[in-house]
Amino acid sequence: MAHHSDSVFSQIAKAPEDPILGVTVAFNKDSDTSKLNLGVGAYRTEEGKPLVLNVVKQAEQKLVNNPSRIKEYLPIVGLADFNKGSAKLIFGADSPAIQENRVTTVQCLSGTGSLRVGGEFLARHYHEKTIYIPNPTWGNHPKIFTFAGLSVKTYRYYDPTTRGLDFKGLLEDLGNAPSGAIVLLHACAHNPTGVDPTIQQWEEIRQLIRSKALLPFFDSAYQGFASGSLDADAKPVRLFVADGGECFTAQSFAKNMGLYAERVGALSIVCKTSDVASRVESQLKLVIRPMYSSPPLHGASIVSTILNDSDLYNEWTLELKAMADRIISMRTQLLETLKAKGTPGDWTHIIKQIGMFTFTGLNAEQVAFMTKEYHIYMTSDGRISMAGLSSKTIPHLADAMHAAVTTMA
Ligand code: KET
Repeated sequence: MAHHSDSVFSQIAKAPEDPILGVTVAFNKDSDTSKLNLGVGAYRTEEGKPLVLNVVKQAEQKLVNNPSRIKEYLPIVGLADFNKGSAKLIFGADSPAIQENRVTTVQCLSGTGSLRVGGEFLARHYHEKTIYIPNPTWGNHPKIFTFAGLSVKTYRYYDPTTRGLDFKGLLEDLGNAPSGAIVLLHACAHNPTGVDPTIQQWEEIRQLIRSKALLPFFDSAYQGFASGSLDADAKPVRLFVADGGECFTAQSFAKNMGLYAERVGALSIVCKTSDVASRVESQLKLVIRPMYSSPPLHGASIVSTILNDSDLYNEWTLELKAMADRIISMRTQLLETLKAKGTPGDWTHIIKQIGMFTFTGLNAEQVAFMTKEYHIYMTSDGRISMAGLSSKTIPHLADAMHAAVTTMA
C-alpha cells in the first residue's frame, strides 16, 4: 500500500519562494482590493494594466499575415536578422566592431539566458573564473554565474549613507581584483539601486578595467528605460567598444519592448578580430545545443520585424519614451506627495535615481509592515517598481511609507 513516506522525495525540503517573483505569488493570494504589486520590474499603464506595445501588435499582425511564415527549427544561434538588429541596437549602427565583423551575437532566452550562456562559455574557455558583481545587484546574478561554473565575488557599488554611488569603493575593489577577472556591469538603470555612474565615472571605470585587463560583461536589461533614449542608455557600453577591447553584452527585450514572457534576448561578444569572433561563435553553439538546442522563434520575429522596419522602429522609440516619461513622472509625484505629508527624512533620492526602481531605504521590517497593513508588495530590500505605480495609487503608497517611517523608525 502506497504511503506518502514511500516517495523517493519524502525527505525533500520545501524551498523558499524566489525573492522577486515570490512577491507576485504572495500578491496574487491577497484578496484586498487596495493591494498593490511594486515587486517585479514590469511596466504597468496609468490604469495599472500590463501594456502590449502598439508596435508589437503591428509586428505580430504582419507575421500572422505572412503566408510564407514557417515553424521549422531556428539555427542554434537563433534568427540572423534578430541577431544583427540586436547588435546594432546596443553598439550603434555605425559601430566599427560590427563593420569589422568582430562581434558574434547569439539569440538567447531573454536577459537571464544570455547571462547564463555567456557565463558557461567563460567557465569553459576563459582563463580567469572569478566574476565580480556589484553589491547590491539583481538577486539572480550570483545564482546564474555560480551555476554557470564561475566563482562570484562582489565589488562595492552603493553607499547607503549618501544613497548614491560608492565610486571610491568601486575603484578600490576593481583595482584589487586579480588581472583578467570578469566584471559584471549594469549598462544602465542599475537594479535595485537606480544609481548609475556618470559618463565621466564610466570613463574612469573603463580606464581601470582596461589597464588591469579585466573583462567587462554588461547586463543590458533596461536600454531606453533610464533616459528614454536608446542611444543615451547605450553610451557606457559603446565607450568600452570604442577602445577596441573585448566585452560581453547580455541584452533583454523583456522591458523595453514589453516582451517579458516571450523570453527574447541576445548575447554579444565583441572580439579583437573576426577570426576569433567566428571561433567563439562555434564554441557558443556547443554551449547552447545541449542546454536547449535552439531558441524560440516568435519573440525574436517580433523584435526583428520592429528593428528592421524604419516606421515601426520610430514608433517604438516614441512608445518607449512614453513609458520612461511615465516612470519619471511617478518619481516626482511620489516625492511631492511625501513632502506634502511631511514624511520625516530626505526623499530626494526618489528623483535622483533612474530606471524602473527606487531603492527607498526602507528596511525589511518596514516593508513587512507595509505589506501587512497596507497590502503593498515589494522586495524586502526596500526596492519599489516605479512602473507599477499610478497617480491613483501614489497616495496609498505615501500613506504606507509615512506610517512605516513614523511608527518604526
Ligand atoms: N538583468 C537585470 C539587471 C534584471 O533586472 C533582470 C530582470 C534581468 C536581467 C532578466 O530579465 P529577463 O526577463 O530574463 O530578460 N529583472 C526583473 C524581473 C526578474 O527578477 O526576473 C526584476 O528585477 O524585477
